[in-house]
Amino acid sequence: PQRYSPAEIEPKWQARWDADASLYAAEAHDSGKPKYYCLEMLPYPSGALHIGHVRNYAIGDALARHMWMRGYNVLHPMGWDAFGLPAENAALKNGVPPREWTFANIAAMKKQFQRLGMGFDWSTEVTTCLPDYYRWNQWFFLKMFEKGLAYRKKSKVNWCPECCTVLANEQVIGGRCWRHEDTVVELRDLTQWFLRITKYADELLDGLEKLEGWPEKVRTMQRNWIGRSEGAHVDFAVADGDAKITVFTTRVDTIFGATSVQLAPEHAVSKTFALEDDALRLKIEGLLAEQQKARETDELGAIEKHGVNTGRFAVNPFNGERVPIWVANYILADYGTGAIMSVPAHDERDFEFAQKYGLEVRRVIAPVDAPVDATKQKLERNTGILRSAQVDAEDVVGDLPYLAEEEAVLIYSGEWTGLGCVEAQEKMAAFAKAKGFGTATVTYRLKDWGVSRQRYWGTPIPMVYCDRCSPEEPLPVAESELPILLPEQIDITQTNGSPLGRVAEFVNAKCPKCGGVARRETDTMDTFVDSSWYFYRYTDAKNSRVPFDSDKANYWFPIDQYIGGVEHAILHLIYSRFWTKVMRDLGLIKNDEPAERLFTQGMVIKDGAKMSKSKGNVVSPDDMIGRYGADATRMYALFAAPPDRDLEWQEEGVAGISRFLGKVYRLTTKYSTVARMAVGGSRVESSAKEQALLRRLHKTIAKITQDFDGRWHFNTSISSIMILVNEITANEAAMDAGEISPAAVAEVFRGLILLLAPFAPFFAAEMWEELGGEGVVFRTAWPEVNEELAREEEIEIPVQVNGKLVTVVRVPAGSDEAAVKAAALADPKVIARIEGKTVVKVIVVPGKLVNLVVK
Ligand code: ANZ
Ligand code: ZN
Ligand code: ZN
Repeated sequence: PQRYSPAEIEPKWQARWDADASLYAAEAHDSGKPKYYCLEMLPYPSGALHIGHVRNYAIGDALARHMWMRGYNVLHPMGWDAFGLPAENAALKNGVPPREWTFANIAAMKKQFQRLGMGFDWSTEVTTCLPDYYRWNQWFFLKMFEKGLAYRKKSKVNWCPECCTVLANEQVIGGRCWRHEDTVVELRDLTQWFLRITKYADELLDGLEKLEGWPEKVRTMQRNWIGRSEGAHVDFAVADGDAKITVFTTRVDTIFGATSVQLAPEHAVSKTFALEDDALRLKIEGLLAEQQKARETDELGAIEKHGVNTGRFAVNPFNGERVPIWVANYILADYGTGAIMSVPAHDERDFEFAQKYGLEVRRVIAPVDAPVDATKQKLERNTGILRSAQVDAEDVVGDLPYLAEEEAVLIYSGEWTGLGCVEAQEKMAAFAKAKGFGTATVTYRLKDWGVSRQRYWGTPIPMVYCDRCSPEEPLPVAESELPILLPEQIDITQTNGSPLGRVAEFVNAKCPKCGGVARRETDTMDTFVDSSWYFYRYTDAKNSRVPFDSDKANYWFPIDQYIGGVEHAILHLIYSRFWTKVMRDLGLIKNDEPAERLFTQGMVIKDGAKMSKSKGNVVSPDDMIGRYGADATRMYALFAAPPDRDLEWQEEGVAGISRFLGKVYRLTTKYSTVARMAVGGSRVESSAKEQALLRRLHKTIAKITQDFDGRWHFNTSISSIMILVNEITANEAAMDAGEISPAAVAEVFRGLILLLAPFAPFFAAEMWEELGGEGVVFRTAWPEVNEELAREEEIEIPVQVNGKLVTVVRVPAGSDEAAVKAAALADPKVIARIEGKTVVKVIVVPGKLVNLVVK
């Protein structure tokens, strides 16, 4: 065509590419080449790609193409996270079975991927709802069951009334469902399957230190989610009875300051007391209701603290003292032991509570370097025991509790007095252990992963129940029975209970032990199981003997670059790290972590807001492609903002990119004949203009190469290409007049098109052909930087002191005033000349001169 026409170019090339199955295929693991595993998170087949996907995949695709050009064996696969609730909801709404809906969506989205020119290796496509994939979920589940990593227990679980299923803790965000921002999650007591992720808590935490290629914010989120706390368990005996209360404390060194024990409303001892006293029971129930309400709305941190004195006492094992037992609404049953010792002098929350109910406040730590006598006097004046009513908050809490543990010592703590806090924590825990009333311990916020879902469209859990031979214990099905197929004929219109429970042929199973009639488990697995290991399957997607061949996985893993949304920072990215460790311990792989580097791209927004149907600000990729082409759409997604920032989508910007490509098209077609003839020719004599143009080319190559090497400033990569093109335009007359040699013209245009190849693949392919380039453009070697040419040009600037020339400094051409001034002041001759004097003024004439006025 005469003019740039993406509507003609793009389908033409896509058809050619589609015909060549090996084009994007990775080479075998024993190819001997260095490997590069470039991976974007797989999409949920919702029906259509949104513009956020385009951004995500444009980043990954540019990287994959660049690595091909650098000579790597690249694995750049794609698949479908195809199980999940939307398929069921769509089925309920439109009467289309989930399977059909899902596969129709996959077909539509695959077309979009192709229309966008994404270079995926479809030969390793993974679709998680297919039995040849989910059978391995079941296989892993059996392995985990065997190792005690999968187990069933009754506990309080999160229930989304909208999803009609249980959710994992990680799927509850701010007390609401991760899928339903407006739906408050309820707590229900249910028996469910759990995966023992807590067994790996320490390794998941420690491993974060080594993940230097992951964004710090993701590592911090995971650290907080795991929430490791070192401390101690200490048993307080209940006076006048034989019950005991084990408290969890991170500050056992403050135990002489404990003036009450506080229980969660659901603590076993609270329940016993409640049984004995109706009035108390009602109050405890009230506290529990408050707590659950706060928990459901995620306002637990800000809960108005309430409590009730049970009238009973607990005995502090360190000094034999009796302290009152309270039940309080801010103590959680499922953290630590559900019981605490309350130390109002050194804990803010305890202080608040003590103030409210007039409990004792006792100081038991003081600054190391404070005059101990002064502290003592003050305490003695108060007989060491302060009624909270007598002191104001500042006096007690103002300084002491925030003392760094390293800088404080114990006071009024019996034989422990005088010890540093850190030392005391160790010694007191050891003492408790020796005496049999406690131990040092570690508590985590991380809980085991609840994976049972009361829904249809997921992986059946491969377990059965036999009342005859194993009434207590569920039984695993034999490996040879896998896959346990998800039935296709099913009525999912009723939403109470697991739909699989209504399919008799599914439920009725043969007992693997006694051969009698047994019942199949009817819950399905959380879909996050599917995405926990899918990227291993890509390395050997058709294996029907094992989940994947270990040699293949060991060649490709860890993933060199993983790219996806930050919304998965905790969910998918912690589950898949866990799964990797389990697979390693099963001997399947050698790596400890799935991905070496992680990149989380920013969101795409429109009119300053997240896109949503309700706001009516959704940008459709198809529209953009229709109007401006896939290349311009992709390139704009990379150009409009640094990849980690939010991007405000402006159609005018896409149009601008399209015009830019049009300009490159015009120039390339104009000079292609010259370039074709001159390839490989030598430059005889180089004009200044030619030097400058080549210098610009090599600076651009150097910059973009660096960007791909990890800086990822793709927005400025593209603007540097624009600067190069401007310079080419400015040299049109010179090229026409032969002032720039044909060999240089060829070098510049070939370089330009190779630089564009990762960002605008269709366009680059077309232009490469136009230039007479051989082979496939993104399998052509990435242009080499000529360091000599790429080097910043330097200029010399004379430096005067009080008008007299002292020296000449060299600075990069185009340096600003501040840089020139800094260079002048750092020059040894200048330093010697102005020593002992005051610089009163610095005059900089940019590009010309620096004059220092000194006195
Ligand atoms: C006495 C004490 C004195 C405490 C002191 C702190 C400071 P992290 O770091 O978050 O693990 N705690 C323990 N279990 C609790 C529960 N189920 N609900 C509410 N609070 C609980 O916090 C551990 C500290 O939080 C524990 O140490 C306990 O209070 C409280 F100067 O014990 B501490
Ligand atoms: Zn929900
Ligand atoms: Zn049986």
